[in-house]
Amino acid sequence: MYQILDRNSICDYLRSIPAVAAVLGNTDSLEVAEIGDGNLNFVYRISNSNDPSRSVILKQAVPYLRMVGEEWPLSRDRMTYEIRALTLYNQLAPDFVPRIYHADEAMSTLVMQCLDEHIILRNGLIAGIKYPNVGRQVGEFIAKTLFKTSAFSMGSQARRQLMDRFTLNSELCKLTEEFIFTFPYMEHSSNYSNESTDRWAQEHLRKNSAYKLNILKFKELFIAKTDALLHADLHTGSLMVNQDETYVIDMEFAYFGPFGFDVGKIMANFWMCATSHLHRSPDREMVNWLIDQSFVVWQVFASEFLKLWAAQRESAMLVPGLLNEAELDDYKRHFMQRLLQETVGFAACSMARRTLGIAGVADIRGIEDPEVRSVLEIINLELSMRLMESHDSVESIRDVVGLVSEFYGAQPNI
Ligand code: ADP
Ligand code: SR1
Ligand code: MG
Repeated sequence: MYQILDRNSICDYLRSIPAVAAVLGNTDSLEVAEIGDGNLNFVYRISNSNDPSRSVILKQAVPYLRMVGEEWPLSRDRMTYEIRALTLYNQLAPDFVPRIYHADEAMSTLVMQCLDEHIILRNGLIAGIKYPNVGRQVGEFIAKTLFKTSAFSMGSQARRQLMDRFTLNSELCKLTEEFIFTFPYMEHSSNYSNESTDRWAQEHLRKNSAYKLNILKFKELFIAKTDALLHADLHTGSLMVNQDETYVIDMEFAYFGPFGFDVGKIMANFWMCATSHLHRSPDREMVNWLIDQSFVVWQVFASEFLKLWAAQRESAMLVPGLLNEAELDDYKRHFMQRLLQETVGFAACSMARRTLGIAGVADIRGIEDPEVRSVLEIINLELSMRLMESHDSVESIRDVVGLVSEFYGAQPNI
């Protein structure tokens, strides 16, 4: 039966699970620390007091939105989807996700590997730390998880059965529909407010019909397109890293959606951090490194995706004998170009929602001076609009590199 765990009940709960007790060793004396900094759930680190290196993470969903409180009810079902996605990711891309020690849908809990030697990528990047492998590893993770759950890899029936296990992640999909694709582009009580930014957004963004109609086009893609199982909240706060490794956490938003959503979201988060380093750093080194990493994500994603595709002889989409080699090459070229265009559009949505909406990014919201913050926010909004304007004319990643590099090249240090 469901019960909200607290520091005391957590110890008894974990002691009763043999697989977890085995990781912790002697469970007589356990230390519990609440470490959650996320928007939705409670997260605890539990360690053996005599040997703190023996530790686990316990994540529990409560029946409300943590960042607001009990007055915003949200069903605990999200943990079921996180459990399902993490279980699948452990098969599809095991090098990039924490191991599961115990999953309990009734209690809405997940007990998993504690990534003690890693930090949240966003925090590292804000501090100006570079991670040499991160772009490559994120690109590989996205390629593996998206390709292997797509109709280019799976058979038709198996894929539909898998889709069925994620279709009803409806409350979190609704959060995305509203908070990424709707509220930021209109006046809404949930939006963040900073006077100068509000004024600018009102005048330039919310009156720009072409931009808003494009946002709606991407909302439609989010709602209607079922390319692959998405992480669906893949930002720099969902990655834990060190100088060697990258781990992906927090997949409770998982559902079948458009390929470009995961790719665009993570690229946008690198760019928003680049914007923050126009202020945080005295020179352009970090800005340029962040922009480079965003392109590495795409390049590795695209080449890994195509490599997996080349090795797949038959799938729901393609069977031998349907296309000759030239036709298949042509199909793939157009497919990748469209995917890039969708990636750019979703990146534009992501930048605007993190700037104007309820859930901002610490990269920018963590800057105290509201005037400095506003200059940076407007830069993000301008980039969002520039990306949206050109998303359907980009033909290759070189076009996107050109646009983004030129954009940041023209910005002053703040
Ligand atoms: P939420 O769903 O509420 O956003 P997250 O899954 O993002 O929660 O987790 C919140 C925080 O808990 C993360 O930012 C990270 O600091 C910590 N955390 C989550 N999972 C792990 C893990 N496996 N190892 C270490 N820390 C973790
Ligand atoms: C109320 S929206 C909260 C946000 O936090 C998560 O990280 C998702 O991005 C979601 O949109
Ligand atoms: Mg989360």
